[in-house]
Amino acid sequence: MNDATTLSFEALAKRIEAILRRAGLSDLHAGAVSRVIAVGERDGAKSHGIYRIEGCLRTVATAKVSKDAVPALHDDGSAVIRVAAGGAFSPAAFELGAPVLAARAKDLGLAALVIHDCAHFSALWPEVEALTELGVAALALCPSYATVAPAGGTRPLLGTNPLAFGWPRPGLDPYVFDFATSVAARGEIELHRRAGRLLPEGWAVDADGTATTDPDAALAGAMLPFGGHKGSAISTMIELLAGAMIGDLTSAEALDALGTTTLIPRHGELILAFSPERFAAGRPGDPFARAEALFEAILGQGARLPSQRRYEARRQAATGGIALTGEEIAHLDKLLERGVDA
Ligand code: NDP
Ligand code: PYC
Repeated sequence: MNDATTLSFEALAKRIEAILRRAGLSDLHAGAVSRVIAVGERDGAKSHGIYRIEGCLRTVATAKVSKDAVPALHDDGSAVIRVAAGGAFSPAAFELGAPVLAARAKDLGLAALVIHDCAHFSALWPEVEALTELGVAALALCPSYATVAPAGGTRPLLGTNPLAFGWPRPGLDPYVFDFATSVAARGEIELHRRAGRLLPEGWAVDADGTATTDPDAALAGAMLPFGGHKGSAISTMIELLAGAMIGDLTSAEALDALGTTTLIPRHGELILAFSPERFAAGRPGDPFARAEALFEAILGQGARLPSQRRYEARRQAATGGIALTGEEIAHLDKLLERGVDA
């Protein structure tokens, strides 16, 4: 069954939302989670698209995520805004805190949003992109669960710890990058396993610490950080800033608490927002014009900007719909009919 089908963004989001509601998620969370999964699929970010639904359902079924906690905003007027997610999925907490964060950054120049105690599985680019739409530059980071060995080590300790950055480009798609600080997102290993494909060299070691290209051995062993000691240090910084510093779990603690990598981990997230106008005030040059000169120089060498592939996928989806295979559509139908038992 390989017939490709195309769905509009709204139709896909609705299908996902129905699956999540059937699993018992409140309207708030079913809506916010389905949007983040649907934008992943729409933008060709498969490792955080519909493939993530099963993980959400498994986590709901084992009661490792709250189905209905209402995120609570704590704002004392300072540069640090907090949202207590209450053990529910992170997207609704982000949607609550983001406008407050952007407004405070414009006020003070710099502000931080801390999301406490959330179940986190999503890509971070939807968040930094949303903040650029509110006129601020943004940096988002969070731990995950221990699946990555530090450079020079062989056992899982760090998470795949994503780091994302967004810069607003008035009238244009923002400059956005978002990546795991491991060689690849863990979702990519799982997608290779499902497709029966070997991993590229240098992604992982097996349980004995020996280099492997076998996805099963990699899942049982450890992934490697990107860029050797440099990625390892950045990943460690994320554990410190978005784990230890904010009083939420590190990746090792999140895995200990969960006991498995098959469910979605609970930890915190840190999002920083900057007002380019406030930082540049009184200094020569318009920061946005200077940024454009830099982007043009990058493109002028034949390089591409990060997220261009995603934006192109998004444009294609807007005109031609989001393409799903026959198997994927059948799987969505089964998830709606049978939930996690599918
Ligand atoms: P990729 O390596 O696929 O992409 C990383 C970034 O680099 C993207 O912004 C991408 O843009 C850009 N890029 C890729 N190739 C080029 C190129 N040739 N020139 C310029 N830019 C390029 O990401 P990962 O696999 O590391 O991560 C995938 C996702 O997984 C992320 O969205 C991340 O947030 C998520 N994740 C989430 C975790 C969590 O705990 N919540 C944990 C780990 C990862 P483009 O997309 O346009 O190709
Ligand atoms: O793809 O590495 C990953 C990941 C972990 C948690 C959410 N995504």
